Amino acid sequence: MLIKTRDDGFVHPFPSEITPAGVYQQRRELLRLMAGGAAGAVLAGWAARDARASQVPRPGKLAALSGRVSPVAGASTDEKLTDYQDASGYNNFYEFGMDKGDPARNAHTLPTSPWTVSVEGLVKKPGNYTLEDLLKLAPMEERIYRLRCVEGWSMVIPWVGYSVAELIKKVEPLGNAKYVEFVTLADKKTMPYVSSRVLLWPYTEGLRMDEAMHPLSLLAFGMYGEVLPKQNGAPLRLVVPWKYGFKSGKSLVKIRFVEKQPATAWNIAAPQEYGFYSNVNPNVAHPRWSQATERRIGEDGLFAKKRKTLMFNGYEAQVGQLYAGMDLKKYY
Ligand SMILES: Nc1nc2c(c(=O)[nH]1)N[C@H]1C(S)=C(S)[C@@H](COP(=O)(O)O)O[C@H]1N2
Ligand SMILES: [Mo]
Repeated sequence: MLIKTRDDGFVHPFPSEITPAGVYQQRRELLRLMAGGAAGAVLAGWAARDARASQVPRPGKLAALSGRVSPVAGASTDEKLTDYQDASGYNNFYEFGMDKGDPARNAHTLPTSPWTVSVEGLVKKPGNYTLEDLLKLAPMEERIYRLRCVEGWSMVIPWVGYSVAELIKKVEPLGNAKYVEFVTLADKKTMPYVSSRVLLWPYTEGLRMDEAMHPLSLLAFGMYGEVLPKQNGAPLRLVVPWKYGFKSGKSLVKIRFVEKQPATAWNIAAPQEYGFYSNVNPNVAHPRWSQATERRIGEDGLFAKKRKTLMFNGYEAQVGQLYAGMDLKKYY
C-alpha cells in the first residue's frame, strides 16, 4: 500500500520518469529496498521530497500592494486561507528544484529588481515594460483563489494583482492575435535546475485570447498583502484559478501575442498527460491517477478526508461559457 504514495502524486513526472519502463524500474527498486529492510530510509526519502520547507521568511509589505477588494464577480472564496508557511514553503518551481521545499530553500538567488517584461508579437504597443510600469498600470485587488495542482493537492491563497486583461487592453493586440504565450525566466546563473533537462526551458505557458481576457485571469504581484515570495513567482506571475496550477507561470519575462496555439512546457514534456487547456476537470483522469478528489494542504493529516474536485475548480459559473460546445475530453 505504501508504494501507492508515489502514485497518489505530488510529483509531476520528468522525462526519465514518463515512460512506463521508468515507472516500473522505480517500483522494482522500491520493492527491492523494502525487501532488504531499507524501507524506512526510502520512505523517509519520499516524505522529505514531499515536505515543505520550514519557517519561510516573509518578504514584507509594499505600499502598492494594499489591494482593494476585487469588484470582479466571484473573485474571492470565503474558504479558510492556507497557512502562509504552507503557501510559501510547499511549492512547484522546477527551476529551483523538484522537492516541494526546494523553491523556498533555493529561490533567494533570484534577482527580482530591476525586472522588465517584454511584450511582443501581434500587438500595437510592443515594448519593454518595467516592473514599476506594471505595478501602476491598474489598481491592485485582492482575490482569494483556490489553486489546484494537477498532482492532487490544493490551497486557498489571497493574491494581490489585477486582471491580465488590464495589460492586454493597454498593449492593444491585433485582430489576428488568437493566443497569448507567457514565457518565464530561465537563468542558469540563478536557477540551478535550468541546467538540467527536467523541462525544456524557459518554462512557457499559453492561453487562448478569451481565456487571457477573462477577468479572473490574474497578473499577481503579491500574496497575503505582501510582495510575492520568490518561490511563488516574484516579481510577477500568472494565476488562472480554473486551470491546473501549472498553467500559472511564475516570474514572467515575456508576453507574446500569436496567431497559432503556442507550445507549452508541460505539453512538450508529456503530451499525453498535459494538454493545452488543462482545465480542472474531475471527469478527465490524469493517465496515471484520478482527478476526482484533492487534498487541501493544511488538512493533510494521514487520515484527513480528501475533497471532491469541482469542475473548473469551482469557477464553472464564471468560465463555463468559454468552453461551450467543446469536447473537454478531447481538449483536456
Ligand atoms: N516558472 C514556473 N512556473 C510554475 C511552475 C514551475 O515549475 N516553473 N510550476 C507550476 C505548478 S505545477 C504549480 S502547481 C504552481 C504552484 O504555485 P505556488 O507554488 O505558488 O503554489 O506554479 C506553476 N508555475
Ligand atoms: Mo502543479
